[in-house]
Amino acid sequence: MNPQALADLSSRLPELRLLTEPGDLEHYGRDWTRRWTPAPLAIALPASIEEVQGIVRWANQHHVAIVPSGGRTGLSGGAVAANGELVLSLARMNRVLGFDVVDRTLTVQPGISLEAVHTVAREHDLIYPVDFAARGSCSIGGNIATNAGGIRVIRYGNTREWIAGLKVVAGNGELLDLNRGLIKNSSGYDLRQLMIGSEGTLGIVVEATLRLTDPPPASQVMLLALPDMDALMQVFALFRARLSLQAFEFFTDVALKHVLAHGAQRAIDGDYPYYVVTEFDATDERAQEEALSVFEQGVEQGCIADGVMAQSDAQAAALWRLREGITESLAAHKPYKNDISVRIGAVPGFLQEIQALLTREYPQMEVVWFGHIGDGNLHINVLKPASLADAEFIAQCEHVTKLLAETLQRHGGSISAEHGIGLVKRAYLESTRSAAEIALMRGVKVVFDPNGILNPGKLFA
Ligand code: 2HG
Ligand code: ZN
Repeated sequence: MNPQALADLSSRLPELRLLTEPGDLEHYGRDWTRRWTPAPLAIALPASIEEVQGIVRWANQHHVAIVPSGGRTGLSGGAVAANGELVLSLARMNRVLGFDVVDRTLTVQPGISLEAVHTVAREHDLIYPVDFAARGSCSIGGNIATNAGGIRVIRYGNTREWIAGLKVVAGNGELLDLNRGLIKNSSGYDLRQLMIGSEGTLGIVVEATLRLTDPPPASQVMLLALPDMDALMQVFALFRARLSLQAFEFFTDVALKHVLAHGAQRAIDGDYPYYVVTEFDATDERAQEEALSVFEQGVEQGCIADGVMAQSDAQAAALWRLREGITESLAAHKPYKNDISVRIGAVPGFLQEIQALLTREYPQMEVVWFGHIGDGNLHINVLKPASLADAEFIAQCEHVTKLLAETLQRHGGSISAEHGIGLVKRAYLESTRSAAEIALMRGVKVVFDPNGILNPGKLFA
């Protein structure tokens, strides 16, 4: 890179905020993966679409790579800058631009947090239904870049269901206005959907129009204790058939141990291997009775060992904390993470197979299972033993992930359910996508980003 490049950027965009202090490079150069040493060239914090376009045009001329950056809560290294890239942080572009009561849409800048979107939607008596534990720190731009899922997918689907329009700066600096809030638009390729989940490799989201919807009916939260793994999908089938589910999440006794050690409150006495937190519509007494009757049926069938129903909002929040607090409670153990999915119908057979695989391959390590089992999405966190060096630990986990990827391939699953491929999983992309698909994806990348300046090395090597 031309050493004058940064000076040229400042002279082209005199108002642009640029950071180059070591502390800033470190802060903005990494995400929650913590595996790579941050080494960006500088951090740019544009305040307008024009500034984003100016940065992208400059990067093309100077052959500088750009890492688009939101809340950096990602778990796949998608926002890591470890190779002299310019981090383009959208943190200053975090405003609400408009609400349309007829369209029921909210137009926002990409740096706004998910939680702030929830709050604004509620002010209009509506909701933005995508939700997950990182809501306070993640940004909508990052949610769109990874097609984020979370804890309400079973009812509402992933982020891509809720994006009515996107403004995107493509790799050549051109501004694209995609779909413009239309419900019906049968006019060829849907480039908006192509952008969603593209992990910053095709364009930089500079504005998003989000669909909002009615708040869900009153609900109940239950925590269930299960006697064995087979019971998980039996209970799911039972609850799904008779209740209207808003969420169905699971975790193991190992996850519970960590989350309790991290300050959560125990809700069921006794030790059970599996737990489910489920939330379902319960608008009146009849619905509550139905829920209790389903619970009793599960107990009679032997697939539920114990359970509690939240009696207040505070108790519901406490039950949710047992599930939502898991990631944070494991962070100090430097976990190696898998985020995998199979069709819901394929879950039981797949679970049996990978349980055998992980028990065999990780005899010395603590393996934590949890996730969105009602969507066929499992999170596996392998905890690093203190005695093992980081590199050795990752090498061992990579070996097992290769075996896991083969198993996933046989079951028609995905190596990344909701966290993206980033740097972490790019070696396993072939287990989920065919060679023909990957060739097309590379072709698409070249069309949107001819000089390869947008998040190079992410998704593909
Ligand atoms: C969750 O479901 C997140 O809590 C994080 O997707 C998963 O930490 C993980 O592995
Ligand atoms: Zn998740």
